[in-house]
Amino acid sequence: MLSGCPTWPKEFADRYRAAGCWQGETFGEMLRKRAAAYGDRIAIVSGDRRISYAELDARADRLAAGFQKLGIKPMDRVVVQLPNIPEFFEVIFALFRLGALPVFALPLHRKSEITYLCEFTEAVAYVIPDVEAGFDYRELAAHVKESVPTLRHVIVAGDPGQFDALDEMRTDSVSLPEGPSASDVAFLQLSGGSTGLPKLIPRTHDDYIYSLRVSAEICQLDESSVYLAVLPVAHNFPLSSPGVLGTLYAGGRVVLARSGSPDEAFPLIAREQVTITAVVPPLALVWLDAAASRRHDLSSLQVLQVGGAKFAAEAARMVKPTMGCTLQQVFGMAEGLVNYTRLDDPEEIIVNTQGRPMSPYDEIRLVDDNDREVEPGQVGHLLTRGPYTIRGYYKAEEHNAKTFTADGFYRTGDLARLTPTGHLVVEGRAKDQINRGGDKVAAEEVENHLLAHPGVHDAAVVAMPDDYLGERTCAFVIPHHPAPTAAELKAFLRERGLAAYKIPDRVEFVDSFPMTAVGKISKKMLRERIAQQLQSRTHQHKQGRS
Ligand code: OOB
Repeated sequence: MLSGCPTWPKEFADRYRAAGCWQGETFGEMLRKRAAAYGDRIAIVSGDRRISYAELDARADRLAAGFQKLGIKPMDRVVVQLPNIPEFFEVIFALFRLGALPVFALPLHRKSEITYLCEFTEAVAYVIPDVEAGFDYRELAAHVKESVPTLRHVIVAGDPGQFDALDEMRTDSVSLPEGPSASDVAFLQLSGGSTGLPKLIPRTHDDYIYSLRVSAEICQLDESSVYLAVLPVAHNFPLSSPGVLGTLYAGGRVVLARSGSPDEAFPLIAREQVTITAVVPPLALVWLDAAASRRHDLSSLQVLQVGGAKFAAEAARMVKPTMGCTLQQVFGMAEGLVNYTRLDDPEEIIVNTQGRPMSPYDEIRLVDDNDREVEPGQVGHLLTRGPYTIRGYYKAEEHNAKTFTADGFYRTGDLARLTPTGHLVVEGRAKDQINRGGDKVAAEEVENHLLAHPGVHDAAVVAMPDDYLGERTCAFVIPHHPAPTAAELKAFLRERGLAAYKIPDRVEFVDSFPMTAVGKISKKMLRERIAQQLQSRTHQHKQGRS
């Protein structure tokens, strides 16, 4: 077992096993079984490439052998930053077979995030594409490799440049080690986070495969299902809710898209007869517009999942009439708990709630600031515990003591209420995070980067309302003199290698911050200030036009 990973107490592990949640199967075994059952059936479609279950299984074996030859051992960490390409699956299943651990990075992560991930996990290898969406990942890797001594290999899907080519790595020549056990950690997933440094989430084969099985059941996936992946597959939502892995679990077909643009996604839906796909709310709005104004055959689509951030009821109501399919709201988190509206829920529940926990073994608590349960129907802090919700982050003892209760409940940082039907409605957030249309931005992380600028005395990053993304980021800055400009600060953060979605959308210079009674910066008042400012500006605009 990987050290630094809190796990379930024996009593709970026994319970989840006895209940049949954890069935003792690893990802390596899961793929082997599917290959035996489905052989020549297509598992993955990417452009003109079609990869069968048998082929994926064989390729994962050969790559695992290649990784082993390279010196990658069980429990070694490997940062995987791949877009939606077939190699993603080959690489992760090869690592699963070896018992080495993928550490999932998102395609938009840059030097700051990747260096941290490699350093913190003491990664031995980093897997990248060559050039994707106009960005050369080999240049990023060159920087990262220079500063992380544990990193021995950079492996490139495509033209390797100065590094190792994934394509030349497959080999038949070695026998593989025995493989991990199902209760071992299978991979590390990144938390959306609210702290200065991102936290890592250890998920086991047992717990993750359980979440795939239940998700696939709730979404009624089977061999005839076709899942279109438009969101980056390393994210927990398209990975497992039920996502690409849930689809492979069910023996269905995964179709990979490089972007969520309707120009790419809609023709793919028609060509591949896609039955289910998942988007974040801003993308859902784009799709609703495109579907209303363009002629595309979307008739194969049965379910459109929307999640990652709150989907407004007015937009939710438009999905069925405009797209001709059932909306499913998904409220989940990489730490575990996932809530779904069920496909046969009444329309009012589908439109107005974020669903209910997927498992009967999920435990939910809604509490006040003093951890006392709120009255039924009232808004409270959402706490949860269950067979696929972690008991602690990787190597984060101090943080874990605050983020988990003594009896193992995870403090999600979300504010929610329960309807009389048992459905959750997300009402806000207590954590210091901005949810930028599904992309999570930890305020403290951005503040720390801002504070590194010599012209910044203090910084406070908050959410501001936005019609399209739901929220954007606003950085309030107390400058030193001479004060930097907003453009200079943004350029500074980009140069530090911060992912673009974390660069503040707006910078407001102020002389001081409003304080709470206990002398902390009042982010609530800052949020209200910027919201009001934006509102009066829109108001003036409207008056100006009339
Ligand atoms: C998903 O996972 P993460 O880890 O990127 O973010 C989790 C957080 C939640 O704690 C919540 O604050 C927010 O994202 N969130 C939603 C939401 N879905 C996620 N807030 C309101 N409404 C929703 N429907 O985002 C994620 C993981 C698995 C499945 C779906 C989403």
